[in-house]
Amino acid sequence: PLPLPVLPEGVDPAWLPPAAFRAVGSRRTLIRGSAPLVETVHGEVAQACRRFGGRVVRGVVPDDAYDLVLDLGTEGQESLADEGFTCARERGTTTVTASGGRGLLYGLFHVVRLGDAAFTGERARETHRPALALRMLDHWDNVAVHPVMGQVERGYAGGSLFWRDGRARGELDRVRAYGRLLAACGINAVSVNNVNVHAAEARLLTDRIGEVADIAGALRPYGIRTHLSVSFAAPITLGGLSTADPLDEAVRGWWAEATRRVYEAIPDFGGYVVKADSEGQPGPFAYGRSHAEGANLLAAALEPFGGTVHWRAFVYDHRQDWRDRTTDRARAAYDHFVPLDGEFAKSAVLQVKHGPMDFQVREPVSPLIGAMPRTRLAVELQATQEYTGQQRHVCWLGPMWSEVLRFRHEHDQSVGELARGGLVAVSNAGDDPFWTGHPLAQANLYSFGRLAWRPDAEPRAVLDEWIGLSFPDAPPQVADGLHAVLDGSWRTYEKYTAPLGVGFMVQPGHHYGPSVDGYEYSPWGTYHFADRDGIGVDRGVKSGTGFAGQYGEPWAGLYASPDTCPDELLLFFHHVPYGHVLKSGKTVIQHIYDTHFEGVEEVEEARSVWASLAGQVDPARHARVAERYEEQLRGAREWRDQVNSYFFRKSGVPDGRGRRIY
Ligand code: BDP
Repeated sequence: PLPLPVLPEGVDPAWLPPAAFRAVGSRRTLIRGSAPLVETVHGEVAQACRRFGGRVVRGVVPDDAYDLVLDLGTEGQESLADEGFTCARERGTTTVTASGGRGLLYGLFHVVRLGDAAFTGERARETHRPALALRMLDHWDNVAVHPVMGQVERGYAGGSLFWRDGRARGELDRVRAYGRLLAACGINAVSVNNVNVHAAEARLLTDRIGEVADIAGALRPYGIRTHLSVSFAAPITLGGLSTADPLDEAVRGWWAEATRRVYEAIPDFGGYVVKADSEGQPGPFAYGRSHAEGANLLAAALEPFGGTVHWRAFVYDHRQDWRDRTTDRARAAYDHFVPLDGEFAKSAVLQVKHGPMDFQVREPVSPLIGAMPRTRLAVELQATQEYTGQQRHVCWLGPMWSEVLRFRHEHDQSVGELARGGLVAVSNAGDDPFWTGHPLAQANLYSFGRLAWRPDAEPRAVLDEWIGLSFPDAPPQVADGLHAVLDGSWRTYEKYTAPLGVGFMVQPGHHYGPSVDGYEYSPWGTYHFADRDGIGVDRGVKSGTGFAGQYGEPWAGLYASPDTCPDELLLFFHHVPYGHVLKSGKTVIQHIYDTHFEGVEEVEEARSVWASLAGQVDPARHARVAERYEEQLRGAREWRDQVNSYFFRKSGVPDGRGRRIY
């Protein structure tokens, strides 16, 4: 058997603290079947039994004397595939059956989530299987410290779990513990390096693949496949060729050979992630080739081994002239990729950010997701809170992601159904003792995994699971308190930052804290166009950039007019006067004032709810959250004061409620 999972000292076990295993560990368990992951399951149960006094045996014939049977069956289970499982309870025995090792592991974690309820009364047979086959985290981890971005680009949880100062850290116990955490919420793939591929990480593909293989080996026992970000220019930078043209025979041969070697080192390697022609990364445009031709080059190299290329659709002009009001970054992905629908090879997945801009607190759902029926799409979310408080602010993204996944494009297909190539999130984890910097940001990682498993799950129910697992011994006030501070935290963050879907207004570069005009006269394509009369981006079809016309119905029609556009997206789609009356009955300017005051009040309230939980959650975790609330409150006040003052000075309209605005 493999060694038992050991958590490095001082690492918070997040949603799998030992007590979460009490129900399983105090009972008699039979495990049947053999496969590498069955050893993992056995290790988990054995460790729990040592702590809680139960026992576990391996066997062939089930026996009524067992409380729990974990059965890797071989017959009649085709429909469960590798990842599904069933769970039932009859005559005092709870039985989990699966036909693949991953399914058995997910079944065990299901029983852990149920706790004592898994062992009481009868349970009718339930079948569980993931809606999406690929549930992936992308790490934006640099191998070497980058002078501007540091070790982890947009990382707010300490250093990388995988790399330090140019090398693999080699702390494989910790990597394994991470894999365990991810498996417990259903994640099955991890990409281990930044999509912006610098010189050091480029070589992971070739002579340094052994470092990746070690990581893959530590993640494998938890059913997680390893992927790698690669540079489109690798044939030049690593192979010494004079071109990276996707139609060049030598280039195709180079990728085929490089990929063969990758699979020699990592037989279950997942595939490549590519950011091409995006924010300075090399790509097929340099050779006059399309992005389908670029993606298909890598797909062809991976296909013989069952790998996939995740080709990112985040392609736009980041050197735009801000004076030009006709160029619209929101249009870019659709304009580039929709004409290529049907041209991508079957081992290629087009990975699309959920919104048309860039992970703002509020964006419409990307129209591209509904417009490529003949392409396998993956939808990309951002768990790392680049634009949502950088893990110093509480911002539980479950409700936002759930809205995105349930959004129905034309032909009545939800985003969750359209994401046939999987759901991906940029990871928010690092070597921080709480894994995610802000301990409550763990809820985002957990919610992501569970929503990838079931995109139509109720986010509040997912949060209940996370609370139950993470705080197993806490009194009921703790669960109530956690709901009170987390449930509405996304909307609270939205209230005190950029209003009504207009986005950005952040400090350039690091993107933390307000700077209303920070990007207004910059080349990045992220503008709000506020002047003395009004604010917002006209993306209408007649007078504006035409972006609203990229949607099918009913959305194109709804978004096209300020009268029908939902309030929360008004300024994303329209430039309106400050006196424009929202559906809520308030003017835009009064809405800005009110929400900014409310946002700060809500943070004050959440801070005191958290303070009231002192003594009921463990002191280190309590202190870390309390300390971050001080910063969140400072930050929320700063946002309120800058945004309100800015719009007061621009518009000259005083607050209808007579509050002081500077
Ligand atoms: C932006 C980030 C940048 C990433 C980029 C991407 O600011 O650091 O490299 O997204 O997704 O949001 O490639």
